[in-house]
Amino acid sequence: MTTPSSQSKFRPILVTVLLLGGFMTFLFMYIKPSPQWLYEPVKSVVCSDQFTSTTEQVTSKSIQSNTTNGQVTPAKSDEKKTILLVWLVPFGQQNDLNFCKSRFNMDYCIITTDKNMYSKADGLLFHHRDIRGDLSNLPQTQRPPYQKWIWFNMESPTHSGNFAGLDNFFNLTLNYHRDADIPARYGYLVKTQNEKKFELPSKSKLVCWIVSNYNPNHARTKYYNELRQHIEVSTFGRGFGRYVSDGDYANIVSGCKFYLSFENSIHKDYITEKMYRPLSLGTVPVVLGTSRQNYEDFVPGDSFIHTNDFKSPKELADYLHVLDKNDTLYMRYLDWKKLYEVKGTAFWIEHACRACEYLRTDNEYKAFRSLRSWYWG
Ligand SMILES: *[C@@H]1O[C@H](CO)[C@@H](O)[C@H](O)[C@H]1NC(C)=O
Ligand SMILES: *[C@@H]1O[C@H](CO)[C@@H](O)[C@H](O)[C@H]1NC(C)=O
Ligand SMILES: CC(=O)N[C@H]1CO[C@H](CO)[C@@H](O)[C@@H]1O
Repeated sequence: MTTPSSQSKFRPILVTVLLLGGFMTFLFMYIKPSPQWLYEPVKSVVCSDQFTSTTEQVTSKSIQSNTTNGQVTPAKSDEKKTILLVWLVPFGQQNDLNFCKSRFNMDYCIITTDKNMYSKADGLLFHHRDIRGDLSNLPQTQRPPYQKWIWFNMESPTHSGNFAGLDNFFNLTLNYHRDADIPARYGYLVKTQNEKKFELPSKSKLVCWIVSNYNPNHARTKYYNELRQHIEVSTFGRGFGRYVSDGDYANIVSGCKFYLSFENSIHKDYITEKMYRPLSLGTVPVVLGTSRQNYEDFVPGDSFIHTNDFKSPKELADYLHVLDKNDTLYMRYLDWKKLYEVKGTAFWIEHACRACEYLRTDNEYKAFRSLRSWYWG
């Protein structure tokens, strides 16, 4: 029986436990935020990214709302801020504008979508698709002399409209290309502090593929159609009438030994979350895209299987069967997980943080005269 006096005896303990719990949650979110991903950026913006922004909002609110633990560095009010105005919100997708501060502690960056900040902004960000081929969607007033206009695009040239007027207009490029002024990745690998143990998630499927944009003319579709004659491929996504929510994605993909990380088009440096997410989930990606060498510019050569390494889809299928039967061989593709961790990037806000950082540290005058030949060749 609980008497009033024993209740009051326990109350301090209860309060301590609650406080500790809150603190641990806070610490966890602060130190190890879950990677955010954008997948199938054009087609499933609404679903996948609502998830992203909700999580981010929760994270940053919890951090901001409680500074009593002294974990958050207070903004130095005398420090000059760098202002980046996102002129057209990418895909209309709202985001947590405090992200740069909460995630990277960049309290000197102000990311805004408020067009009234035009004359104060150090840089303007323009998302290519949202220009909609019409430069009248861009500011029409004289640009402040110091202001840099940034062209932002994460889609490949095949899926980006090339239109007149893009040349002699922007100052900087923010893009997945390594030679962009501000390179923006879909994901990246970072070395872990200490070697860690990797536990293989339980696997119930052999090869999986999730596709929302199924196009019979894509190189990837042709490859898949031949591959499935020789090996069972479990298919998901709107392309197959099986919608996959962001929450289901991890469950499905981690349960597959292999995942078809087939890009929608083949371009240098164009390696998307289609590879990084399976990598992060402990699934071996089978890639179709740029060359093996180019993949190896970003991730270890033994972390993926490249379709180009096989004479035919049948040969690839035979090899996957071999790996399926031999755990030693299969696990070699996951050895790197002891040493590296995969980070996803939050679309579009994380790229905006990078852009802001760039504006802050690089004060050079720059004009980009030939965007069209650089991007579309
Ligand atoms: C699996 O592959 C390894 C390395 O090639 C080999 O030494 C081993 O005998 C194979 N195991 C089986 C069961 O085939
Ligand atoms: C930005 O590029 C435009 C167009 O080329 C140019 O007129 C302008 O002077 C450049 N501004 C800066 C700050 O580099
Ligand atoms: C800004 C804010 O909501 N801060 C809260 C942090 O937590 C303390 C209690 O631990 C509250 O009193 C504050 O209001």
